[in-house]
Amino acid sequence: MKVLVTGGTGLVGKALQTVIKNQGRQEEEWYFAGSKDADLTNLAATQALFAREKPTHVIHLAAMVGGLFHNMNNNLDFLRNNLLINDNVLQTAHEQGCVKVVSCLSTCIFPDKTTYPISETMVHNGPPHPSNYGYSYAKRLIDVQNHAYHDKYGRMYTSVIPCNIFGPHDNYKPEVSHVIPGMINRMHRLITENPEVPEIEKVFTIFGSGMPLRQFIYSLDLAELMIWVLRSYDSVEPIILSVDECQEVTIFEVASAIAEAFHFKGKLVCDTTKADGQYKKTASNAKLRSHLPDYLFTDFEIAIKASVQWYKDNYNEARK
Ligand code: NAP
Ligand code: GFB
Repeated sequence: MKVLVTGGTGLVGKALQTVIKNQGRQEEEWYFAGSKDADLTNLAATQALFAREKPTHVIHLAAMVGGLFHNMNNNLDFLRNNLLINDNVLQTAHEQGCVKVVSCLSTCIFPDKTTYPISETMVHNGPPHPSNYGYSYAKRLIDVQNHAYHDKYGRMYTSVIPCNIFGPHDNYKPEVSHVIPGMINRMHRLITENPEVPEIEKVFTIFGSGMPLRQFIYSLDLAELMIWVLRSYDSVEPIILSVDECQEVTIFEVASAIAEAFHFKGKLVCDTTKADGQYKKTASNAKLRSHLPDYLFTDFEIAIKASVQWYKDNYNEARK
């Protein structure tokens, strides 16, 4: 099996690299491509990458990715870039005879008006939240494309639907980041700058009300589950890869866990002038549990502590 991972140099790609290295399976060859290997919005570059690597299998992670605020301001770019990347990768994978492609959707693409918990059958049941419609429609089309390649050519092209992901090698750039790397970057800066100010007097700002609810999966857990999907899940239908519904936390609880990991002694306050985005997107992992009933997710607080420690230890090369 020769596996090409597109988007192999980001948060999820690096987690896959770590897990694959630890598993050390001789019968598999893996290549982790970043945008330096090929700008996948360009068809010729995509074809050259596939011709060079000759993959039999693809994990397709490459995408324009960002948090709430980045999506809100760039829906057109999220739509166009991801449509281009996805069409180039799926068509080229087909032309190169790749037997399986596992692509990535997200629990944020489900209908804004929905019943809970959300399940895989609900992807196309109504418009997504207005904050990220560009990204959402591009991602939803992957599911349509997968069915079209299966209907016409019998291709096993499928997709996973992760909840919010965090971990080492995240994207900490404030203007584009998701909530956890965004908070880690801002809290680290608050603690390390102005050392003359007693930490107990410092105030950390949580954007929004702190009330929205999220499920968070540690990137290393997601990587293990995606590798299982590549090797053992043979259905075109998407599968949600998320922690349990009961593991949902509020944004305020996230900030508290990050403050705990930093031993932050100051105050946490909410800036309600900033958007909350989706209030909740509670997803059911019942389908995953039907396959892997005993899978153990890493404890959230432990994963947050490990992510904060990674950021401190790798501050210089972190994307910030
Ligand atoms: P990330 O850290 O931003 O990494 C994105 C990857 O895509 C990088 O390897 C990047 O390459 C590559 N890439 C971006 N634009 C490209 C282009 N035009 N051509 C070639 N490569 C390009 O993102 P991530 O969080 O790992 O996301 C991986 C997948 O998970 C994405 O499909 C995303 O939609 C999905 N997802 C993420 C989350 C989350 O919370 N992070 C949640 C649900 C689903 P460079 O490193 O060279 O820029
Ligand atoms: O991870 P996030 O940016 O995206 O989380 P979503 C946004 C929530 O965290 C909002 C609050 O309620 C924000 O008000 N928040 C608090 C912060 N402090 C911060 C901060 O420093 N940075 C950020 N970014 N938020 C995204 C989708 O939704 O989910 C994307 O827009 C993607 O398309 C991603 O799929 C997984 O979870 O709201």
